[in-house]
Amino acid sequence: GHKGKCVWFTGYSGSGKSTLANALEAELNRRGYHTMLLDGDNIRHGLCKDLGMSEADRAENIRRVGEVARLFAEAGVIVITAFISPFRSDRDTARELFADDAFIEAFVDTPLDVCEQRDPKGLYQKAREGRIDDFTGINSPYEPPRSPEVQLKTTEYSQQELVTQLIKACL
Ligand code: GGZ
Repeated sequence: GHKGKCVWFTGYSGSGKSTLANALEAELNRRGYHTMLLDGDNIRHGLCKDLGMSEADRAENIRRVGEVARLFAEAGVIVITAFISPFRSDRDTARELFADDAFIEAFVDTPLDVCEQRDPKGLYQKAREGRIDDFTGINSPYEPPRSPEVQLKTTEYSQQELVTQLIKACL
C-alpha cells in the first residue's frame, strides 16, 4: 500500500508506548508496509534537543513531530509516533494536519500506579523525591484522549492481542 498515515501513541512514561510502537512497526514491515518510527530517541536528541519539559516546550516538541509526521505520510509512509503528548490541545493540533482517516490516536491506557510500579528508568522515584520538575503524572498533568481510535488496555491484553487491535485500527 502507498497511503501514508500517522499512528499517534500517547500515554504515561513507562506505559508501554515504545514497546507497542516497535511491535506495530515490526508487524507492518512483515506485511510489506514502509514505516517510520518517531520517538524521544531520534527526536529529542536531534530536531528537538533545544526543548525541555515545560508545557510550552512540550507543545513545540509535539508540533514539530506532527509536521515531520505529515511530511513522511505525504510520501506514503506509515508514521508511528511515541511521545507522552500529555496535552489534548497539542494532540488535536497534530490531528488537524491529517485527513480524517489518516490519523489514528492510540491511547496506551496503563494506569499511573502501574507505570510507577514498573518505573523502568527510576524516573518516578526521582520525581517523587522532587528531583525532576514537571514530571507527567506526578507534578504535571496528563489529559487522556476522549475518543481515541484505539484504546490499549495493557493490563488486560497480551502484546500480541494489542498489536492485533492496532492493525485493525490502522489498516
Ligand atoms: C515526563 C520525562 C520527564 C518529565 C524526562 N516528564 O519514559 P521515558 O522517560 O523514556 O520517556 C519520557 C520522555 C518524555 O519525553 P516526550 O518527548 O515523550 O514528552 S512530551 O510528549 O510530553 O513532549 C521520560 C523522559 O522523557 N522524561 N523528563 N519531566 N517524562
